[in-house]
Amino acid sequence: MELSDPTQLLADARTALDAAVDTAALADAKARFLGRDGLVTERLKLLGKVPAEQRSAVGKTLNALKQSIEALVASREAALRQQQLDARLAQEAIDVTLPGRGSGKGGLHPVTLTIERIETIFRSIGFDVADGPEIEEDFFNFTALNTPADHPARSMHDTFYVEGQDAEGRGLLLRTHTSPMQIRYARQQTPPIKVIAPGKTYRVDSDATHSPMFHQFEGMWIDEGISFADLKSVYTEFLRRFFETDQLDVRFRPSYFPFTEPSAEIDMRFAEGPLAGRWLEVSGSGQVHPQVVRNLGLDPERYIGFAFGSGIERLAMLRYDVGDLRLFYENDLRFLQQFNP
Ligand code: 2U9
Repeated sequence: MELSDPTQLLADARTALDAAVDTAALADAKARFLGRDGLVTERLKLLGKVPAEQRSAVGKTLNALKQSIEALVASREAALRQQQLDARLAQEAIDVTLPGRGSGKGGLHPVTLTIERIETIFRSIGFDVADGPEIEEDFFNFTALNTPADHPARSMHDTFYVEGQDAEGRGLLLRTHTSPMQIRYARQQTPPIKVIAPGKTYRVDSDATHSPMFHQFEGMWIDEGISFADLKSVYTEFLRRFFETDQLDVRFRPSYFPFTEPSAEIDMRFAEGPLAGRWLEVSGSGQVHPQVVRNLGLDPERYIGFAFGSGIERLAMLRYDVGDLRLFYENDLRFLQQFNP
């Protein structure tokens, strides 16, 4: 066997292994030298034919050659693995110097902001704030408020009735105003009763200025000798604080509600600004009806007072100059973000 070429063979192996660009190519190159029919293996198989006196030396040379090639394979393998790792690291690199995305700040809905504003003003003039269920009993929503069985507000066309009934077998509905809250509140208190009840209310109504769900706040002050003059001063003070101007007038127009007698619409007029000079209807109001005072658990001969009810979206539209009620419910961030700069 010609064995004059171990140096050449090693050089060939080095060239072949270095040329392998991936592990599959490396396995092929390795097989060409060390595989079952590989160039080194073939020579090892022929060792028996080598003259006895040379056999040991040839064997040593071949084994050394085999070990050298195995070492080359191992180092090439390590080099390829490192290359792969480097490539992956480069591909998946994260630039830790980039600014973070941050989490959205969020903010309060304009109706919520308006409710908070209303609550702050009324608390500062001595009113408590009441809260309660949106699914109400027929009694608290209508009967206690002196609203007769044949009143149109009680019809299926105007009110959302829900399945089920209360403990006494009376019907349930989505409250059409927050008045039931004031009944519940007053029955647990003793005069003076001075409370506002803001929240969601529901009516079968939907167009540019009416939504089936809207917010209102009602207020009530009952004690001995509370008059329309108190109503006028409280509501005027509220409007001036709410719109942040003393340059506005308030007037009452006769009206009718089953739960107040006499009743009045409250109009306001700005003396300056874009809406100046126009009377704007902002609230209903009146002296709480003696029958309703009785339903509150109080003696109408002794206690008297006023109540009012105002649409919150309406006040928010005036304050923020919003032209369409529906904007409040579309969840368009471009609209909503303006209230949380
Ligand atoms: C009790 C007694 C009386 C609340 C009142 C109105 C007049 C009124 C509407 C205005 C616009 C509701 O949002 S709106 O549609 N409300 O006109 N509300 S007096 O009177 C009460 C409430 C509770 C115990």
